[in-house]
Amino acid sequence: MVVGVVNVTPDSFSDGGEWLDPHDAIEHGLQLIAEGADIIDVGGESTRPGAERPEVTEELRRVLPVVTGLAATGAIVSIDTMRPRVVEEAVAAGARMINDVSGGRADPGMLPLIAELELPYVCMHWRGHSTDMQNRATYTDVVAEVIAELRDQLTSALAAGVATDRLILDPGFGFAKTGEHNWQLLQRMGELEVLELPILAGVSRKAFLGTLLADRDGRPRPARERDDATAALTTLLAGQGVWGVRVHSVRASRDAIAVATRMASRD
Ligand code: PMM
Repeated sequence: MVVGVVNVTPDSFSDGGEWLDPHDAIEHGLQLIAEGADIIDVGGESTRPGAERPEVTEELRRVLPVVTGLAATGAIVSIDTMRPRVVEEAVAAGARMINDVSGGRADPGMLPLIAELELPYVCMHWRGHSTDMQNRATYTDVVAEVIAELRDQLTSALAAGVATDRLILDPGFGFAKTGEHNWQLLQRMGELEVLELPILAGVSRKAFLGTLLADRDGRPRPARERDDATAALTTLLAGQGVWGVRVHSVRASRDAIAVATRMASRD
């Protein structure tokens, strides 16, 4: 699956401010669908390291017109939020999936609501809000610890009544993780199979790719110039059986999946 990103925020790291006008955001979402996105993920809170949280009313003001407009076209819309109130209103406006980067940890009201809604729920590995999450990027074995912590989050979701077949897990690249941690997770992605659930990977344009592709003076490659590297990772992730990728540039990842799928079929 290709999940296309529409950030309705002034401060997201790669497209902040670009889709603040609801009309532009809807057009952009439709463009991503035309390029082959299966799902459009609409978010109104930037989670980049150090970001301040918007008020809930501001988050609602940003996302609701976009969810409404996209859902009205028949698009499958996912709402990227940590707040139950935003989930409730976005679902009323037509959202059909919930992407919670806190995996139920930011707000105790989230998991019971998800159980009640019976919609697909992306439960991401999370250690704390973006304001100080990079202080929590300490692991002895990042893969083992992410698996153990995701398992705890999963246990909480199931205890709240969320059905197993609604759950998608995400290791949370860049969330309380350094570049090295992200690479280790990518190299050992197969180990997440022990959790026996579909895996979504959100690596698109992230800082560790900027560092990898830094110029000779050590300046990181700008975020918008990281889409080729993102597509390269999509090829590798698709080859490893990951369920979906969350990306800003859809066409390249759609093509990468076509290549990986053809390579995997032995006829
Ligand atoms: N990354 C961002 C935002 N939401 N959701 C999921 N499930 N996984 C991610 O890795 C993820 C996410 C980072 O911000 P962006 O929207 O600017 O890419």
